[in-house]
Amino acid sequence: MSTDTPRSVRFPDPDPLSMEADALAQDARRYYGHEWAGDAGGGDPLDAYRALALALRDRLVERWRATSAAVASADARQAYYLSLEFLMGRTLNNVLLNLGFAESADPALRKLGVALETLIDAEPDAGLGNGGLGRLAACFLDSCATLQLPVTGYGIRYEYGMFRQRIEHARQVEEPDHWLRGGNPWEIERPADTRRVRFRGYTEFRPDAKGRMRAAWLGTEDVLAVPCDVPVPGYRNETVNGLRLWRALATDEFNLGEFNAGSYTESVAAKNAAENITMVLYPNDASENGKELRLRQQYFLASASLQDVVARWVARHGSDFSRFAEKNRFQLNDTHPSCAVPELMRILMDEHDLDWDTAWEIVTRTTAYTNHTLLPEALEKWSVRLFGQLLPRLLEIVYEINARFLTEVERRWPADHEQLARMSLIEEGPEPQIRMAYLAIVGSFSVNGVAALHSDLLKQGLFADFHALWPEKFNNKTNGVTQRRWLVAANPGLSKLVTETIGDAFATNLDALRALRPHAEDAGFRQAWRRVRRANKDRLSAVVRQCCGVSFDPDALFDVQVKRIHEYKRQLLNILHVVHLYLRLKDGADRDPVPRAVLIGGKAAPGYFMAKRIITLVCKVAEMVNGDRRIGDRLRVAFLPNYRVSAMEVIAPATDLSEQISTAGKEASGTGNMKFMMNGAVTIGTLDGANIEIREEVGDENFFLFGLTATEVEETRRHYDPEAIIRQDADLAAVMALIESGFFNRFEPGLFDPIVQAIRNPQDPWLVAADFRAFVDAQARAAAVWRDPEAFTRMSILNTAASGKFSTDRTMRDYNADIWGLPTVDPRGRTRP
Ligand code: 26Q
Repeated sequence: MSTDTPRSVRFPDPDPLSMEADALAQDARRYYGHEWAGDAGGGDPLDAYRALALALRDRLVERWRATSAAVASADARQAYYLSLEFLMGRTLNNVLLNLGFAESADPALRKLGVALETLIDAEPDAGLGNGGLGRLAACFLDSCATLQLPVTGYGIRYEYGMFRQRIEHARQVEEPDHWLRGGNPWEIERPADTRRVRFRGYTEFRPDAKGRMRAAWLGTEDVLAVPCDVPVPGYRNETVNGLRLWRALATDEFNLGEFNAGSYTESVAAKNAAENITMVLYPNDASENGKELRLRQQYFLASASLQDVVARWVARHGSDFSRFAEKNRFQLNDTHPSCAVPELMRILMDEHDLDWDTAWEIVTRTTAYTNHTLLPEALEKWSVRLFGQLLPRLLEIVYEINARFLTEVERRWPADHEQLARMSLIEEGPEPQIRMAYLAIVGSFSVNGVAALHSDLLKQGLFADFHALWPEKFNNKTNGVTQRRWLVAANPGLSKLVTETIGDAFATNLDALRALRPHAEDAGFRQAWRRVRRANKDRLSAVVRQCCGVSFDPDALFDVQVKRIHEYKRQLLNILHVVHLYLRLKDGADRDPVPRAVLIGGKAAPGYFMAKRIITLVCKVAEMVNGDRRIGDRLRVAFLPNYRVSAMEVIAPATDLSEQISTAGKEASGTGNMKFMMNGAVTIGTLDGANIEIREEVGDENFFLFGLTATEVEETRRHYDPEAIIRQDADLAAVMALIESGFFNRFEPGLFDPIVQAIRNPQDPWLVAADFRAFVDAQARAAAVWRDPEAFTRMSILNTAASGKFSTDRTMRDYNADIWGLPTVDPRGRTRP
């Protein structure tokens, strides 16, 4: 062996790849032929999809490197979006669109005998999230790349994503989602950037060379974090940002130690415990309390990501942290990554010698926190005992943060012990708990809610004490969705019509849709609009037939509610209305009814009893209604199994009526509401979350509003008497009577008792009975407008036209203007502050 081996070996950079569609198709062909899977000859579309993905990835990588180089050479401030969830869905079509192959890819592939659509449908969803919060993170990444903001996502590469939902005997059955089985052609593993995350052990304090006490975290159980990078392309702008997902890997010495102790097999088996950290996404979209593995995931993400950023800083600037705060921003997606606050303190103090005050200054100048919930029971708490066992060094830091914080509270409210107890990061009691939201607020310079009402309610309610102390920290950032995925890609028919009418600017400037307004008065345009929507409804009908065995008449009013199943979202109210319509049809009360197709979809957390029972009720009502020959196709009901990102891409463009009917004051924002609106659905909704802003934008006359306001909800709770409401409302009484008669559960007596009891309970927090009458009336108004196709079409067009505000491009500009302050970086040159 030669002793003068060079320390590094490099090939020169490859020549740029052609951006011609034919060249892309040829590269896909080559990948297909050379990959072992490709010549299996089975014709599995998955193999062809992978080949095309790899050909595209090469083109993404070129731009990714150029973008990183441009950001580095501009020495630009960067933001890091820390999130336990990135609900990316499928990637292929999005990459084709953003790289400019939208029109050309299919014809080029067809010359080789391959239909693009087949490849698109072969891709599994990357279901690395529960719902709104996870999908929001994915939309943010798309917009940041499109706006050329230097933002990197940090998350977890779960081996198993959100469970797959099957319906069996009207019940939800969960199946593991091994989405990586066929490999993930988009990701690039980077073992060179592996980080070490420590758990358990104990701390010792020793004086360092300068005589200062330093903490040492010893006897730890370590896990390696290996990054898998996923490219995130901007829309036709040469920018490619990154999403770095961490995978847990057992350390070698961990095994070696056990091996030397003579238990080889046990040591290899112990690898599992370490690698379990990134095995599965928690499918609970409200905090699942106290699970140690979940806390491990949260710390694993926070620690690996912060170490990554700091290591890159040190590689460039050495131990000089004086400009670290100027150059970095960390956005916490809810409290899930809030270990980042004490972890950054630990890294700066214990690993880089900074003193407390300097480190704290850095943390509180770089960290910002987004809250996504108003439900007090969903605020994350961790038992001090568990936290201290798993992360002993972090607990010490949390205690110190709290001590210093309480001193500040004491200064503001002298000798007020109740105030101190209320605001303390530690909730005292038999089992003391760390209040993660308070930790996040104290450690952040910005705290934001996700819709105007939500941000106001946070200031008045949940975080009122903190708002009184630091009013300047609090702000609102109304959510959005990316129109590239949710309009341009999901609804090509409508996009084409819009482009022919007002041009294609809306792809990067959603406000441009405003120009559609005058066309709502053009009968020819309305007809074209209906034709497009009709084709979309045909497409959804085919899916519903295939997945539910229910036939929807494409001319019916498509009335859709898809979202996680939750009592506060009130799928129950929706189904009560369906039962009401059914009764009217049976009674012949409706001589000329508007034909309706009601679609409900969504997953219930596996341990959420009521949510699962509501799914069963929906399925049973669907069974009886659809099976009743007298009803015909005047009313059809279907529960769509396994609702997910790729399902919404078919659903939103085909929906006429968007159900956004949460109890006012409970839905932080909602984002499905925006996807529907953009695609021309009209909303039936309460004054909750972003519905309020949707109505403001589109006008009251184009929105079916109903129900109690958030203030009225609080008022009503004090004297709520659902029995009286049911007694006084013959329609509601009839609906309850039919359910209580066992009509929907003939062979399973008592099945729906818990649901009936919940509705009749004066303590029902969701006030289902209180809003029934208003909901039914609003539904009747919607039906009345539907009867006049021109009027409904006008509303539909005006909804799309008014949806400009709900682009995540706007949301990201707002974050950047008020929180991040990043320059835009164009890899083709120019950096603008
Ligand atoms: C926490 C701890 C332990 C286990 C699970 C969790 C957990 C996981 C996911 C808690 C909450 C979530 C997800 C919350 C969520 O999706 N919230 C929604 O966020 C959207 C984006 O801001 C809003 O539009 C919705 O209103 C809000 O419900």
